[in-house]
Amino acid sequence: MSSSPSGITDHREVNFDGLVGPTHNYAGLAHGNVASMRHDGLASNPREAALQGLDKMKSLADLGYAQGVLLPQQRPDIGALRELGFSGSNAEVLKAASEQAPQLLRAVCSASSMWTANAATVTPSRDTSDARVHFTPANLQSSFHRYLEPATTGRILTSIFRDETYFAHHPALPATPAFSDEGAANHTRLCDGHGGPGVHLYVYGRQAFGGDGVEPQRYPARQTLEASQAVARQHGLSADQVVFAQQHPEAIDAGVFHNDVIAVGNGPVLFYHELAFRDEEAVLDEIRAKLSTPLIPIRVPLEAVSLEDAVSSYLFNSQLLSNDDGSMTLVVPGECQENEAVWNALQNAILAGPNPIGEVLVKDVKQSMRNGGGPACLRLRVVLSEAERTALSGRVIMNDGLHGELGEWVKRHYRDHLTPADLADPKLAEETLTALDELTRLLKVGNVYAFQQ
Ligand code: SUG
Repeated sequence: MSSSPSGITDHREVNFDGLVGPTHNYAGLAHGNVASMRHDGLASNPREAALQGLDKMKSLADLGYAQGVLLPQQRPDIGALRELGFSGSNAEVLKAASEQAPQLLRAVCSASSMWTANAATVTPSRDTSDARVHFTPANLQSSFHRYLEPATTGRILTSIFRDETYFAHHPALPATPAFSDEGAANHTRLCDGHGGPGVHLYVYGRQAFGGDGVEPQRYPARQTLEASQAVARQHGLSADQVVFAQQHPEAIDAGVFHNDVIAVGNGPVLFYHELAFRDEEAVLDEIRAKLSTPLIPIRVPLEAVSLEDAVSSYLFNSQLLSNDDGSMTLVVPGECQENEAVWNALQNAILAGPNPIGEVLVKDVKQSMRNGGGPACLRLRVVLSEAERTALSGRVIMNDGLHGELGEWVKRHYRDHLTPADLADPKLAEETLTALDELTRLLKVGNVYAFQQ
């Protein structure tokens, strides 16, 4: 599916989902992410989490959508604990950290790399100045547990998108508050079809230099204008291809820590909440002026869905997928079904409205949702031409065989119960390394982990 209505059928969007890692746990690490804060300390089920993710990938692949998979990271990141002064054997480092700095231990065990919408910002070759696909890993400097991701993310991306004829990789931006970057979760490409020219909507929460100081008061704004501008520059985009929009501070203060919790776009469709942007009209006008095709806005008013309901249901953290017949499918988390206002909005305003969305698919990703990660957080969108898809390295495109092998791999290596107290268990660290070593061979991606260098 997922071809271009404009006739350029060569390009498809491939969604690369993050495989949930064996240390998936609820550590309450993300200030301003209400699900993470609410589920702090709850026992997790890493096996179920990984299988839920694999089921989502498989069911979308079965429907004909191009689906890829990205590897989890090496956790616990014992190297990070050593950098922070812990020493001795791995078991001694884990024990000392659990006794002296339990919050640090939780952070270095986080499986947060599963949310690959934050892995990087990607620009398709159709739009870049050198006609290659460009990647910038997000620096994720807003939180310590996520700041640990970009180095390995960069190695994973360069290993899969290895062919320099087609793919260009940039370093993550300087990891400092002025260039705080959370990747594709704050980036939306609007276009006619995937192969047509795109307009890149970058949504930021605050401006580091200058600005008028209108910012959230309660929770942090994770993306800066300066970071988004730098990524657009790295990727060779010109002023007529980009729109920079400030997120509504009220939304951030209600728990909308990324734009993809309040808006999702695909092709010419922008599905968003009334309080997604600080200046809604100006944003739409600028997109309309730059987009080569009429914009199809689907606006959900506050009176239909409150910010609280948007955040608890993750209505907007949906995947909006293109079908061959020009229609679109919205993949929503199960929590949308449990919320009457949200479910009504989906049935009445969205499915019955004058827009291409013809179908809603419900997916259960509860294990991830409890940490604030819905269907859209779990995937990195990469629009690729046929030649670019052929140039991919590794065995990362989902099909029955790969799904079966990954499911078996999960069942062999993952625990089904993990509490914060279990994180100091040196056996968990050993199990994880064994599992990941095997995974790099299964996916044929080479030695991407620090322990393999
Ligand atoms: O960065 N949660 C992640 C969720 C990321 C969701 N991604 C997108 N919206 N694209 C975060 O807040 C919680 C980890 C913990 O509390 O154990 C966490 O990191």
